[in-house]
Amino acid sequence: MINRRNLLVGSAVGLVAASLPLRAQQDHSSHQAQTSSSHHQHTPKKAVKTTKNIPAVKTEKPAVTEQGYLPVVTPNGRTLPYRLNDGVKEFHLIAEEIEHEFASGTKIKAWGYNGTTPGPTIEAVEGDRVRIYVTNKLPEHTSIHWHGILLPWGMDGVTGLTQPPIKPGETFVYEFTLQQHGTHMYHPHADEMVQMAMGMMGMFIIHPKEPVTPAIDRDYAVLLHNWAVHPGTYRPDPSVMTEFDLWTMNSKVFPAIESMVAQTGERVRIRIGNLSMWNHPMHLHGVQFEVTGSDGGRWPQNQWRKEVTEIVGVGQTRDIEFVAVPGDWVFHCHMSHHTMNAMGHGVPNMLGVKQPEAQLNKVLPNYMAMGESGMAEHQEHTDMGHMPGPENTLPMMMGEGRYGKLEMGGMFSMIRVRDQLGHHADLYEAPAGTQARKVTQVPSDIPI
Ligand SMILES: [Cu+2]
Repeated sequence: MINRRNLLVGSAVGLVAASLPLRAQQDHSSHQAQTSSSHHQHTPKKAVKTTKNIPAVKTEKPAVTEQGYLPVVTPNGRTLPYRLNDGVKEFHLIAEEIEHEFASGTKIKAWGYNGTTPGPTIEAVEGDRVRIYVTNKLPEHTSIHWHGILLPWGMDGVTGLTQPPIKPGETFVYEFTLQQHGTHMYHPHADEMVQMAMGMMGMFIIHPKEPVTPAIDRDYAVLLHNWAVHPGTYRPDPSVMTEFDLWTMNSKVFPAIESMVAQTGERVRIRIGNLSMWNHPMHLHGVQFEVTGSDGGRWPQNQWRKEVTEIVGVGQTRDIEFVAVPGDWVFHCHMSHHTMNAMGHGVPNMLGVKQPEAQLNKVLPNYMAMGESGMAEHQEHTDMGHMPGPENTLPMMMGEGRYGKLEMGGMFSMIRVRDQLGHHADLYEAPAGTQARKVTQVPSDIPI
């Protein structure tokens, strides 16, 4: 398999040919991609303005609905609208091929629902009756399984077992009454390996009938996924079992993942679902959050746990809650390979290996030394400060803050908290005297 690192490092073990297209890319097309990706083109209207291509979701809270619940906000996504028909909430999902952008500069052909991956978030209330039409515009059959939702067996969406496949061009209807509340998901149960690898999935949030205490001020929904989009290609490779290239929140990579916002003191909930093929230890800076719920609904308070990292296993959901404190606090998977783009495995380790580029270039004219003192050095190789790759391939590390490059990608986002929302136009600035700083001398009597 071609990935960025074995493409690059392969040249170190004599695959000169492999390094040729790399330099060509660096000089021409990918240089263009670099330039365009330095401007985020899809910042939503009225978003918190940021200077360095890190978009934030809107600061306005959605209004509490007539049914008395605070709607969730799906960063980079939306909630699916419905119509009320004789007391039944009617939804329509359309399974189809879409063009999807992970971040500016990388577009692929994916499969999703209603134009996006993940599909729009479905929201309803415990006790609601829902009727969900599913139209298949894919080139192969599909079905939808309502993951974690209690329903009649025949509505479970397992192709071949509980229903015939929904053939291309057909529409099926699912109908059931919601008997529970919690953070749930939906995904195909037909040719799952391909259809989920292509991006078909969504969140299904069921709000409790009665408002919860303590009340939630901001409710976010984030669906984790992984993709095998080999550098230079345009379609996910569904046969990959372990060597994924891209790690996403709501099918976006940092810095294109919209930050979540809150005002100091607000109670924030993040509902995390995982339909990827790896478990993800999701880590939040700045607070000890409480793990308060899952597919099983909001847990009784005596079951809550204080954590700073919570593993969200494959097929699981977890709700975390915390009271917001000011800052731009990062929220990311703690598997460090999951906060990079176009990662590969089985890569020779060049850390600490002297690679005199001038001398090596006499025998390997296109060899680019890398990895000798870590990967961060490669931010110096390009204008944008990140390692280029083949066309349609994101740099391994991206994003820039007030003090420089973040050297991140993949499953990495931020919770951006301010005392007064709407009165800031940039990344957070530490109040005087509260920031790490450079010194020229260390007192000599500190024991070491
Ligand atoms: Cu992870």
